[in-house]
Amino acid sequence: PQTIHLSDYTPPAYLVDKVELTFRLDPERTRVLSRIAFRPNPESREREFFLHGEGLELISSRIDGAEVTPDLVEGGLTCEVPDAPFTWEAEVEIAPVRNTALEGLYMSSGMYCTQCEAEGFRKITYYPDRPDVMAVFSVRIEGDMPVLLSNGNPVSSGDGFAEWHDPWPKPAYLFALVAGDLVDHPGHFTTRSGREVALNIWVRPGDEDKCAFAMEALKKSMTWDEDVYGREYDLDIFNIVAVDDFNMGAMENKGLNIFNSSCVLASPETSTDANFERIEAIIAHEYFHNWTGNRITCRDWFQLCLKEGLTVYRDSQFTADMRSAPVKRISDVIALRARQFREDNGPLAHPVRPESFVEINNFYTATVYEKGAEVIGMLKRLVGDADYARALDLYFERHDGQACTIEDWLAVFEEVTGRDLSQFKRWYSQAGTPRLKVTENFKDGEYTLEFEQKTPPTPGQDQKLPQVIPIAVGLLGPNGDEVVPTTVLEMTEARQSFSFSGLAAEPVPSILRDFSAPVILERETDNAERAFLLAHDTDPFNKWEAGRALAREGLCEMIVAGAPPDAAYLDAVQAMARDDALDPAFRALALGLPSQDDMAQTLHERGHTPDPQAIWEALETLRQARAQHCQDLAARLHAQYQVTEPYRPDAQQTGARALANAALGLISRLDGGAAAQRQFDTATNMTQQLYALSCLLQAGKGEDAVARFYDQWRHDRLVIDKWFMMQVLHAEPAEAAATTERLTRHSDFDMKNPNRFRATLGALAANPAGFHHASGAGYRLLADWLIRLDPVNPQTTARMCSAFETWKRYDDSRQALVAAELDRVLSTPALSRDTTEMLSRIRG
Ligand code: B3K
Ligand code: ZN
Repeated sequence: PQTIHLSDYTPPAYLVDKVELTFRLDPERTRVLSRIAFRPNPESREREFFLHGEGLELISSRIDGAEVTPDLVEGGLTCEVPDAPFTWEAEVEIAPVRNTALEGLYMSSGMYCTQCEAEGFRKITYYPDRPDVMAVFSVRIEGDMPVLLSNGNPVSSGDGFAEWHDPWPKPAYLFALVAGDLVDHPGHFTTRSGREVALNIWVRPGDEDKCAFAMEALKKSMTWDEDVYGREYDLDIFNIVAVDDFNMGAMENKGLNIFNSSCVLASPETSTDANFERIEAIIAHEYFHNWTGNRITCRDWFQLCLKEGLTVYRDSQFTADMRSAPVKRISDVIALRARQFREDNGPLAHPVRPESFVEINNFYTATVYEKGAEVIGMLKRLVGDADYARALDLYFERHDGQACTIEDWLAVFEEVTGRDLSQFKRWYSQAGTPRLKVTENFKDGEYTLEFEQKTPPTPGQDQKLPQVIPIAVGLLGPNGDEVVPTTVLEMTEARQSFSFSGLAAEPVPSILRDFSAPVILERETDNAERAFLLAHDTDPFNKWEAGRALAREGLCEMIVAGAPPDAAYLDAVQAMARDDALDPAFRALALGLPSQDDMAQTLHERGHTPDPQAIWEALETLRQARAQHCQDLAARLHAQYQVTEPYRPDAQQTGARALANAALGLISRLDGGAAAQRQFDTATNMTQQLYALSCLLQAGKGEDAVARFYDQWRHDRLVIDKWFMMQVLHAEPAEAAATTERLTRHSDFDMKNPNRFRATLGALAANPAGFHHASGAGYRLLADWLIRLDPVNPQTTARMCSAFETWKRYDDSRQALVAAELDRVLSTPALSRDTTEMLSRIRG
């Protein structure tokens, strides 16, 4: 397969002014007629006319009305064209019902829908399918379905047809079409400047009572983007459609967002608090793309973080504003470490702006998204809120309607602030997580922090240069009072010192407050100091971090040296959990433990070979010890934080339920599952029911609940996904592969549905002790399924490959088992480009 390089970018040879599309829908034989106004691009000297196209049957084509015979070549066609503006017309045939890859035009539960990002439009018709070709689209849909939707504003409709016009020029990846028997949950929004916008959430009949929450989230997002970024909506209608079969979460098509139904449908009975929060965030994320992504898009796919990093950053600001900022920050960092640090420290490491790819769909990664957002957070911290706002205003004003680069983005900041951001730009080009080592010195009232930064080599990048690291620091006095409030140190050298003078006594530093940079902080400290920070730090992130570090160190000692559970940790966590003055959501987070994968990462980082079984056992032992240590407290918290008011998925109730559930987790370790069984039997919402089910499964008492849960929810696909997932996630290490295998034989297992596949095989990868079981059964089972799914749905297969990305951390015997499975999958005939790229990178 061919590798594409950023350095090879050239502007398009032809530009498009106008596109008219007609769809004659049919499951087996959909006809797509296109009429496209091309003109030579004055910025390009290239005169070859090439259109992308994949899996299309070309019926006829014309230039300026005269029949032509193009050359069909690999990935598209070429044709002789006039040296002046001309009109291209083509008719192609496609078969949506046979499209199981879920890219291009496909069918899901009887409805037609599309997914074009990144390069799916070429599966619909011949077109210059690249984001720097922006055009105005008009679409006519013919089909005997009650609802026919496309981008933009409705123009006309009648029996069996509808016409749409999108006045905003857009790249083809933002094209969308939906047709089906759908019902509408309507809403309305008036923009700040008085535009009346019709809002609709379209779902399958029966799901209409699960749209209210998403609709409210949409309105809040629209208001927030006006208030915080000054961005208004720009069409008369905004449609959202829920689709059951979808490769990812959702898609920001202009005026017609398409969502995985799991990211839009919600009710208290069927969705957990975490589901509600995620739905709110994704609705916001896709809506925010209207400006950061759609009005201003990417010049090429290497610039993906331009829209994704920024939009993730914006949606995290939104969630912080709607809910609790500290809780959002802590949750984001947990996810960043779990997914992005893992990626950055393994064979799939790549820069936030990659320099080459084989299949772009493989680069919708935690690095592009989450590290991309962290980079923007750092930039904002460095330039300050006021200059950040000014730079964004300039960005929107200058680049509206354009396809841009990271250079364009940084230039507005340079212009507004007068700063030189060339060193900062290394965050976009250097892969890997910087290690930040700190040493301290106190003398005559002067306190000095000396930092050293080092980024380990990553694939293709041996040498790293120093990056700009904003380090937010505060200092605490011996009695716990804050003697120096948060200041941001700007580190630019490989080694750099910062001093604070006039201190009466040696302070305790609180470093990297609010996790001000995506780095790994290395500092010699002890448990007494960690407990001190957990008790006194005014920065919520570092307060949580201190507790997390105590847990992590204790676990390391247990695993490496066979130590018993650490008393300092048990006392500290109890004191914190008991403190009713603290936010319950924060306390629930602080009661969380590092994941098995976190521990494997930490041990590996420190030169040990992680043993997944030993990690699992240490976590079990610690949980048991904690349950005993906090026995009375747990009973008190479980009772005290029961919510008696009607269900609301807001921050306050969510926090209370999270703490009550954490308490139930402790109780269940000691009472044989009795309390969990009671909660399961009487639960009035999914948050309680599902957590009780997980406690029962962990106590080995889940059999009856599993059966009843299935009977209760067999009609609800999204809830049954949870049913599959819970059983795999909580299977004992030696049973996990067999449990997963048994579930793949269940009549409700359907590998063609990405949600179901992820709920089953993805859950196996999320059960590390099970997946990495010494027998190799987990590796074998996943490899079997990768081979089966690849010809059906390469994108979802390729994503799942990252289950193997940590394989080099483990012992020789596990490595040999994994290598054999990777080679077995890689040698499968006709393996997709997506999966081949992922596995070759992982294999190394
Ligand atoms: N932009 C889409 C992701 C498209 C993924 C293509 N494989 C959703 C989002 O980030 O909002
Ligand atoms: Zn996005």
